[in-house]
Amino acid sequence: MLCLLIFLCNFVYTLLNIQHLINRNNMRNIFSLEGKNAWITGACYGIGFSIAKAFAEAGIKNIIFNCRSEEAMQRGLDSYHEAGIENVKGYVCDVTDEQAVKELVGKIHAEVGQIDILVNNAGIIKRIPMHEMKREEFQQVIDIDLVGPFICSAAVVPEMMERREGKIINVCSMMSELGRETVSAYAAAKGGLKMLTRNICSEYGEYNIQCNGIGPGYVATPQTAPLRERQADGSRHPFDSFICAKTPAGRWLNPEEIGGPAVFLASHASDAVNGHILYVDGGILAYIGKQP
Ligand code: NAP
Ligand code: GCO
Repeated sequence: MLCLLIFLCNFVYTLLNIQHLINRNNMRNIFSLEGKNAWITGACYGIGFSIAKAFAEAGIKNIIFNCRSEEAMQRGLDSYHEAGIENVKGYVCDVTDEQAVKELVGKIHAEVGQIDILVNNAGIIKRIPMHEMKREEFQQVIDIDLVGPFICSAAVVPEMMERREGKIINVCSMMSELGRETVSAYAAAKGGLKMLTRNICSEYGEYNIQCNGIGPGYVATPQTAPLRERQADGSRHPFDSFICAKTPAGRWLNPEEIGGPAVFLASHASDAVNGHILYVDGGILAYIGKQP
C-alpha cells in the first residue's frame, strides 16, 4: 500500500513538472511574469515606473519599488494606485546605502517573498563640463549609477543562487557606448554598468541567473526635461532639435516604450540571453543623423 502511495505521489509530481515545462515553453506564456516578484529601484516615476506598469500587465505577482524620500514614495504609491496597480509595495531606501539595502532585501523577503527580478533603474545625471565638475559631484553620480547597482545586485544574488534562478536587468544608456559634452561622470558610470552587467552574467550564469542591460535612447522623463524646455522666445531647446535629428524616428521616446523590452528580459523568453545590452534607442546608435 505504501509503495503504491509513493508511486502515485511520484507520478503526480512528474505530471505537474511536465505541465510546468509545457506551460513555460508555450510561446503565449513564455513572456508571462505570473507568480514572480520584481524589485525595481527608483521606480517612483519615470522609466522605472513604466517598466513596473509593463510588468503588471504581464501578470507580475508583486511590484516592489524604492526611492529616497517618504514623500516621493507616497507619491509613487498614489501613481501606482491611480494606474490600477494594487500589488505594489514602496520603501524608502537610498541604493548607495549598503546597510539599508541589505535590511531592505531582508524586509522584502519577510514581507513579500523571494525577489525573482531585480531592475537596477535608480539613477541621476549631472551635466557639468568635466574641468568644472567637483570630485564629489563626479563621485555622487558614480555612487548612484554604478555602485548602487553593485550593492543591490550583491544583496539579491545569494537568494537567487539558492533557488538557482533569477533575473537582473541594469538600466544602461546611450552613454554606455557614446560620450558627449558635460556628462563625463554619467558616461563613466553607465559604461561601467555595461561591464558590471557582463561580469554578473559571467559569474552567476551557472546558477541560471541572467543579467542583461537595457539601453534606452532619449526618453521624455523628468531626468531629460531640462533638455526639452522651450526657450524664452518659444523656440525648441537646441538639444531637443539635436536629438530628434539623431533619432531615425525624429522624436523622443516615451517611457512606456521601454516596458516591452523589459518584460522580455524579465521573462523566461530571455532565459538564453545573458550579458546582453538591449538598446531601445529608436535606432540612434545605427544612425549618423539627419543631413542638414
Ligand atoms: P528620473 O525620472 O530622474 O527617475 C529617477 C528615479 O531614480 C527616481 O525615482 C528617483 O527617485 C530615483 N533615484 C535617484 N537616486 C536614487 C537613489 N540614490 N536611491 C534610490 N532611488 C534613487 O530618471 P529616468 O529618466 O526615469 O531614468 C531612470 C533610469 O534610466 C536612470 O538610471 C537613467 O540613467 C536611465 N536612462 C534614462 C534615459 C532618459 O532619456 N530618460 C535614457 C537612458 C537611461 P528620488 O529622486 O525621488 O529618490
Ligand atoms: C543627456 C541625457 C542622456 C539620457 C540617456 C541617453 O544629458 O545626454 O540625459 O544621458 O538620459 O542616458 O541614453
